[in-house]
Amino acid sequence: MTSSQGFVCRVCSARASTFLSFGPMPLANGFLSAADFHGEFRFELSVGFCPACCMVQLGEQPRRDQMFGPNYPYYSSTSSSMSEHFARFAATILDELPTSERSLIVELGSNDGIMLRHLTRPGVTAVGIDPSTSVAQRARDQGLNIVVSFFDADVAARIAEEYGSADVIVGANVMCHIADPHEVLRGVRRLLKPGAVFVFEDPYLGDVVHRVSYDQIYDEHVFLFAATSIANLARLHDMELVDVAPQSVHGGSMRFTLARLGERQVSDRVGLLLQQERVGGLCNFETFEELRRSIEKSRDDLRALLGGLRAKGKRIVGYGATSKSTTVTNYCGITPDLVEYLSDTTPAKQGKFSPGAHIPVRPYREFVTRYPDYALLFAWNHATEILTKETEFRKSGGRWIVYVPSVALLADL
Ligand code: DWN
Ligand code: ZN
Repeated sequence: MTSSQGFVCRVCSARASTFLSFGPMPLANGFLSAADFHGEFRFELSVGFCPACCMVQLGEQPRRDQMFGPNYPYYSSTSSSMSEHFARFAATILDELPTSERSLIVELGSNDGIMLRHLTRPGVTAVGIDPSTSVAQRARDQGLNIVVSFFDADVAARIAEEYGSADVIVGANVMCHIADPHEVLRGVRRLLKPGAVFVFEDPYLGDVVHRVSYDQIYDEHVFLFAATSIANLARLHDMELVDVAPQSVHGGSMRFTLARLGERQVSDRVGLLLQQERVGGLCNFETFEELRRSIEKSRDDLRALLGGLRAKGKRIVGYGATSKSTTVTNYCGITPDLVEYLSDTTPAKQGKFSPGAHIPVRPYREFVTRYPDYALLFAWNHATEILTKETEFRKSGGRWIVYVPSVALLADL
């Protein structure tokens, strides 16, 4: 794609330049029945970079109620390592609270309660907000306090009225999903107590660039954040980035802490990361042109590998019907003749077909009952957990195919 194509930056209204167009794409979590193939929703997936505020973002995002409807099928608690991660994250949030009084924590995008259940403690009111009734109900079933809604300044005002101001607002894998970050920050400012912080983590742009993990680009991820772009966004709301903490989850994430301007000491880690991003070219368009070339090579290599194996009659199964796999299967032209089915532990996805590519999604027991020759690791961000669990597959002669950071067969473990 040429850099002359562009759009208006959602953060600063400057002209953002498109660096990659994927073509028409379905919703990443739009798992569907065969009866619904005809008329399946698609939109033009493209990604661009704003040279003024350094925000990497989609050219177009479907409406939020199309993506996060009542049947949203991603349940955060499907991974045990993520459950452990959120228990640790919650512990750091609880450390933020004043010891003597009753405290309020608000979690944006609380999903099935994977973190909120660790925040709900005596002396603490923990309120989760999530727009999808499917996952919100799972959280409510555990007795958690959930507001089923998108978060905006009005919702913030309602929560403040009912519970008072928040000691901490927290969010994991939610900020990068919201097309209007200004509305969120207005709400956050409205709801936070003086001196309190907003802590959120999302996939980190630096990791996407270094690992060529282009499958983090799909409808739901309207932004790929860096410290530079978050610092610029915060400044527009008289807030500042006061801390950063890299996280290994989801293929490399960053935890950002924002506070009102001047209310908190800024950690040295912020300046160091901003400098690292400058030196590493995260604010240069050339970095993203280079990324586009690496993505195109990854696509060609994966197609060639899968095609070659199928020509030899090998069976290939996808492991994890991830949102990320929707980008890979559609961009690389992976259809059921290349990948027989996607194995997934989520009941809401099983028996359906993958968005766009229409690969069947089958229960995990099918994978263990008749191992394929090759498993394409779509849930590569959970590799440690999965490879530990799947030693029998390797022992039976099965091989893992990975595509992050490059297309390869995993060496013997
Ligand atoms: O930001 C987002 C992240 C946090 O979660 C959302 N936009 C949607 C979602 O993205 P994803 O679908 O790419 O996430 P995961 O966590 O990589 O998805 C893993 C999938 O694999 C789930 O459907 C569960 C499945 N799974 C499995 O079948 N066996 C997962 C594990 C660990 C397993 O052992
Ligand atoms: Zn901008």
